[in-house]
Amino acid sequence: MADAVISPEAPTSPEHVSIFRKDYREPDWWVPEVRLDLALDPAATRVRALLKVVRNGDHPRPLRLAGDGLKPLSVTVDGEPARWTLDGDDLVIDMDRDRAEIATEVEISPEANSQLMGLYASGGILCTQCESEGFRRITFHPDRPDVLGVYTVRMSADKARFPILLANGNKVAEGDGDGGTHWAEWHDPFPKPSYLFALVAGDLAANRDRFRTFSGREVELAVWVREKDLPKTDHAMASLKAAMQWDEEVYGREYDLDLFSIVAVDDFNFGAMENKGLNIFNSRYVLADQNTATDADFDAIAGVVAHEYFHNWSGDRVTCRDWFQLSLKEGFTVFRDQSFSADMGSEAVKRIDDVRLLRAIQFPEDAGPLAHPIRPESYIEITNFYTATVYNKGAEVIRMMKTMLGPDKFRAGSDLYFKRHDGTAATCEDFVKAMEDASGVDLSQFRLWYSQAGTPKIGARLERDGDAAVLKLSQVVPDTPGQSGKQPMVIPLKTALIGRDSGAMLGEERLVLLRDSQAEVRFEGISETPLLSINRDFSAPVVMDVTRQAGELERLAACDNNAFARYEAGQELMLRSLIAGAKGEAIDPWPVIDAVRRTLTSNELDAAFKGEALTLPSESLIGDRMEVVDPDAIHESREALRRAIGEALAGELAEAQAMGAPGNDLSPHAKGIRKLKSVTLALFAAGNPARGAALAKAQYDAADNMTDRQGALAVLASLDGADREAAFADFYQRYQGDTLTLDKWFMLQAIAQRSDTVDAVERLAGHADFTLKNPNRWRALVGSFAANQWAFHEASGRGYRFLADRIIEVDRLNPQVAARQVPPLGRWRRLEPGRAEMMRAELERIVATPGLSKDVFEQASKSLA
Ligand code: B3K
Ligand code: ZN
Repeated sequence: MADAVISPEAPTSPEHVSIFRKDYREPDWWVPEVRLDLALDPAATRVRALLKVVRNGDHPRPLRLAGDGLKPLSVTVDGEPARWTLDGDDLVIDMDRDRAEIATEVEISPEANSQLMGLYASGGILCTQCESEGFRRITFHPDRPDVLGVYTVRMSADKARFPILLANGNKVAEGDGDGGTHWAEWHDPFPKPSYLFALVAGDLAANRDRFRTFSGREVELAVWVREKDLPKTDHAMASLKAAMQWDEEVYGREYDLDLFSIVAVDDFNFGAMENKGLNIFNSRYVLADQNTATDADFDAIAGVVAHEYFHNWSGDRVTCRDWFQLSLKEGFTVFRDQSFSADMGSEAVKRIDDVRLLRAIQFPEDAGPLAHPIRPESYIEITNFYTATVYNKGAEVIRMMKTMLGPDKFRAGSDLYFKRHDGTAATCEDFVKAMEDASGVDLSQFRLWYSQAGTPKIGARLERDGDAAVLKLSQVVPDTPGQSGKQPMVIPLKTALIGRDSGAMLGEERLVLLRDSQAEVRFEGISETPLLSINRDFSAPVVMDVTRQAGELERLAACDNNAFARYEAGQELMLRSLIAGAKGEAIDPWPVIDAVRRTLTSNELDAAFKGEALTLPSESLIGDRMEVVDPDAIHESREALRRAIGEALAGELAEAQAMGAPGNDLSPHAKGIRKLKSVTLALFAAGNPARGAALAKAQYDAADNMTDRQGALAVLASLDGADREAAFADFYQRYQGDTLTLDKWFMLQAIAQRSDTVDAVERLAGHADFTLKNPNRWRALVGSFAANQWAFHEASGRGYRFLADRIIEVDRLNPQVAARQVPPLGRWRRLEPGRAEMMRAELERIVATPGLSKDVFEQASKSLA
């Protein structure tokens, strides 16, 4: 019989060690079967685990099981007390055999779990979040994605408080226990990594439906929420069914269990989680009705429901070998959800939205101290790498492969990938290889997109040569932390020439593959002065620097037949004017005003596109295009242009604002009209604030839907006067008891373009409805404020201090959430020296904070390096 070894206490200070991709090694032990038995209780939950373990190869190493804050109450090997020790948080068990059953028992407290990782309580519901490394907060396990096992889960709980008990897979047994308890046993036949484990217990009601798969299997669907929220679940259910259908038709993927459930909880660190057969969602991506959710909220719900559902194949059936491969499942799945949303609505508008997000978040990330390739080389805390680079640039990389291969070969590649790797943990390389093998296209150089960080900068100039046109291209991939002297990448540029006079395409669209630092491409038989339409559909995630002729952008904004390129031309026209204004140059606003008028009054463009095209580039986007960011000058330049447009086009804007669509009409057409209504309201108010406020208040009062109401309140938020105060007071009264909608009240005040916004957010941080414990509320106030360039960079530095104080405060409760707000401070090098110094000082204060989490430590210290 082995002796138990008394364990030392787990270390209390974080160890900030880096983990490297190059160090990957197969696990020493496999765990093909896991049986869990949980006696659920919010204060103290007993977790008994039985792991079947099998030695991987011939080695003498002990069995090392990861834990996080766990104390073993008992550990046995094949029923006998084990020889074990704790190494930090890890349980290390001496093993004298090659296969065994390991039983452990621990006690955890869900209600004390403020990190919202592992098993935690949210509004009386017990739920789990295990990706990336939360399973080790529930029980000891290798907890790495390449260790796949079949799970059987038995749980018991008080029947009155927790009448519904859910876990992955199918329910195989249930019954009543002693003392008012009941129990259920669930079995998931698909081997899965521990990060996909899930369990939910609570007083929940279901919106139920069914779906018949293409092979004729009936799947039961359920969206679980609190009873009072049931009326807000129809959109999520409809989105789920649409996503299931779409994945069958477009990717040939069929659902594989008899049951698929979605559960909504209010406290959640991010959007949602793709646990096998039991997706757990942040309630903001489930609950919607016309009175409380905007059209953008409805679209986000459809996108996230689809994203998590698509993970069933791209993530669950084929998972990641290690966390460096995260983009394998996330980049591909984002691409899949983007394509789904495009197919459900307008492809052009979806592309515009996706590119706006990429430019707003990923481009700055790629240009800053936290830049990393979509497949990172190292991390301290993997949670910090759930980034726009891994997700959104990752999706762009998949999209480029599809563009280069064409749809049929791309589909053949994805079929091969799923077939080859089903039931395994794969790598990004496996994905590219499958694409290559199925298509015959050599992707050797393309692989640089996985290893090189930084946004390539592409120069383009079109020259005439007799009746030919010559496109001269260049590329530079900028240095990023730890990476310099990069190799040229493959840049797929959809390109067309447009006749300046006719406005028609001169020949076909071509896919130009730029592979070198410099290249020339000839277009023959050009009889008319050509205009350059390049990177159409944003075919490559790059910064274009195009040498333009006078009047070229105006013309392209009016006649380019690629909707995205047309939008781009208009935005570029605005940007050039805004940058010049911010530099203090005298600008002539009329080219922009004329372009806006043409767009607004066009009979061929739809309202949704107009709404996008009339939205001026954001202040941070203007800043990204300048050598040094001067937030005041940028703000003034943008406001001046908005004012000029508002004054010159008051009549046309008021006419578009007067349009409307019934709140219960969620068609793309109705959504477009509502979008344009609020965009034109904002421009009108810029030209005439007094009349604008009255019009906004009227829109607010008359609204039969949240899109119009929020759009009006967003305009009022930046104005002065009684209408503003009245509308905010009314909004608070109406929605005080509705958590998700009250988030909007915080958010709208935090994004207000006002000189006193920093005072407002300081006040709101002390408001009775503000809490650091709810990630949505935190993001609504603190996250929105940090993204409000003008207010956050208020010259006194109070905005920086506010953010740093909140980060330090929330880090004690929830490091993941805290770390995500460090990047706005990390952009200090881009600011003028006075602000840069104050930002740097706040980062130093954060790093010097005793007991800092490794999450925040990594982000803040890398931002200073
Ligand atoms: N896979 C999860 C994200 C988990 C984040 C962990 N820090 C949701 C998603 O991307 O679908
Ligand atoms: Zn995902």
